[in-house]
Amino acid sequence: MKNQEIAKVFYGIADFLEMEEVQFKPYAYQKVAVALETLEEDVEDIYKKGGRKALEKIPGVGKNIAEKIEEYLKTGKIKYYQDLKKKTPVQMEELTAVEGLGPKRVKVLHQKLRIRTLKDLEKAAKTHKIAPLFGFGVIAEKNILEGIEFLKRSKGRFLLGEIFPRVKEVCQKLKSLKEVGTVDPAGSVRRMKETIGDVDFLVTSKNPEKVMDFFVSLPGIIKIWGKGTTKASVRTKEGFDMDIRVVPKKSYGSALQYFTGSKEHNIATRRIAMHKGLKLSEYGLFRGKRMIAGETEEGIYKKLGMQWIVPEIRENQGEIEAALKGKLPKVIGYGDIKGDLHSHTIWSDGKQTIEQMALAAKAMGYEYLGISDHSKLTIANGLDEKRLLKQMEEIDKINKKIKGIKILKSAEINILENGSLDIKDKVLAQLDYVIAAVHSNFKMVKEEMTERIIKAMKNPNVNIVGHLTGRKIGERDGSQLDLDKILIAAKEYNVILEINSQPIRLDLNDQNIRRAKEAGVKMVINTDSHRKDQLRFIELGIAQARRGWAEKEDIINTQPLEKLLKYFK
Ligand code: DGT
Ligand code: CA
Ligand code: CA
Repeated sequence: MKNQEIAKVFYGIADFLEMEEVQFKPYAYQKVAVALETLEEDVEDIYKKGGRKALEKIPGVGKNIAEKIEEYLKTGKIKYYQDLKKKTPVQMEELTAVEGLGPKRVKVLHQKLRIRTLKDLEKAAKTHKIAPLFGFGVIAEKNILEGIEFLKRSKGRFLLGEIFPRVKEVCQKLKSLKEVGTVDPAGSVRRMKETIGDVDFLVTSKNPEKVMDFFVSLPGIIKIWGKGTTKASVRTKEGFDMDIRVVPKKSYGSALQYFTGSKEHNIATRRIAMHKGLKLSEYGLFRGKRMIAGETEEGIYKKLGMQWIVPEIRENQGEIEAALKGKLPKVIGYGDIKGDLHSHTIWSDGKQTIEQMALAAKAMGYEYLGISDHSKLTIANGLDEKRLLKQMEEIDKINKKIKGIKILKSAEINILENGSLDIKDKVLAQLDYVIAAVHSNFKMVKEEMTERIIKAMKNPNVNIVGHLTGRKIGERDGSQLDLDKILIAAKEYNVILEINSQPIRLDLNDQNIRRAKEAGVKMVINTDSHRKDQLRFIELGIAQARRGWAEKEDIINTQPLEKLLKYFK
């Protein structure tokens, strides 16, 4: 399907026309690009069936643009676009990706300094050729350099877990402002994606300018990319960017829906609106000129004939179809977890005692906490059989001493290269449950790694496999595995797969969670806490479970203690 390709060309044309300061036309091309992105039918099919006349039925497409679509379908390019690019030979997409650089500034940079590529731009900024240009200055030049740095740095993505505490803090602060009505983080943060590009806040306010002033002067803001009357964009000292928009109350739901994304989800929902003869935008849901929904997201989805969809699954991965049929999953709630089954103490590489960890878990309202220190792993001060037995006695003592929470005896046992475990079965059998995990030789061929893990799963003492793939986001890829085989084995040997909530792990990831759920494999959401404050990471694991469409029943630690223990029989 060529729809997206052609849309991209039209966005490109719009940029070049904007650069030439042509009136109205850029907007016309953008509009058609949006229409093409949303179009359900293959534009090529439309053309084959009805020729140019049929193309003209696409919203915004007139004779002129229809000809261009035809040209693209026939030749794979559009001469008009080629000519525009020849006239001003700049890498438009590359350059406008730099924060604060639009087509008009690109034009000046090209005319005055012959800048065509990102490389040219960086060189010019570093040699201070940009600052003297009219309309730029020292600050703009510095911004450009920082913008380039940001693009280079890990493509500018951050771990959700790094960003999330800051997002909550900013939300709190904004809420405390009397000028602010509603506040929500939108974008990938609201969808709880494992990594975040930038943070997008939406607010309602009767005094937007006050909110802008407040936002750009929050502590820890090191740079203001832009500040208008209802929009602002800043950089935090941690290195990520935050955008804020004030929107009218009557459009809040549609703005939230739009800016939550994902883009793919939005394209699909707009398509549904069009099908119903409606138009959906960030301003509202319209029939002709009349707004029929927009204040709440629920109202919009309802008018589209859909159930409201939790943000975490808005990725156009089947949620639209399910919502139309009223068949969305009832995903696990953030308050559904009754205990954590993976935590470390000073017995291995944790920072707190068993008792301190238990009290912290109790304070979170948990019914149980599993202590699962490392086995013989040398770097982590791991336990051998003797110390593990001693720890079990200690847990018995503490269970007698503290009330209101049950401490469970476990351990995180290494799966050795040949699939055997590094603690004797006779000792493992005395634990309430056993977590087995790989901590060495991550790079094995797929078949061998799969066999290695399945061999461990076959051990009747093993109940849970911890952080299955071993990936560390932004650091190392997960091991090569045949997940289908692992899922079959998990069912056969009654093994539960862990969703590890450490910000850098989130392993299983959302996609694998969904596959496990579909295979009917049970999971457990654990934090793998090495300090008591890490128990809070549970939220990140729950979020990934939700992104993987998991329901309460799929996750064993949503169950009260008695029921939980039945899984370990
Ligand atoms: P990020 O920041 O890379 O982690 O991901 P998002 O999803 O937060 O993306 P962002 O910040 O670029 O934009 C926020 C939302 O705005 C996005 O999820 C959907 C919406 N949006 C942005 N650009 C477009 C677009 O070109 N088309 C459509 N349909 N929606 C867009
Ligand atoms: Ca974002
Ligand atoms: Ca953004």
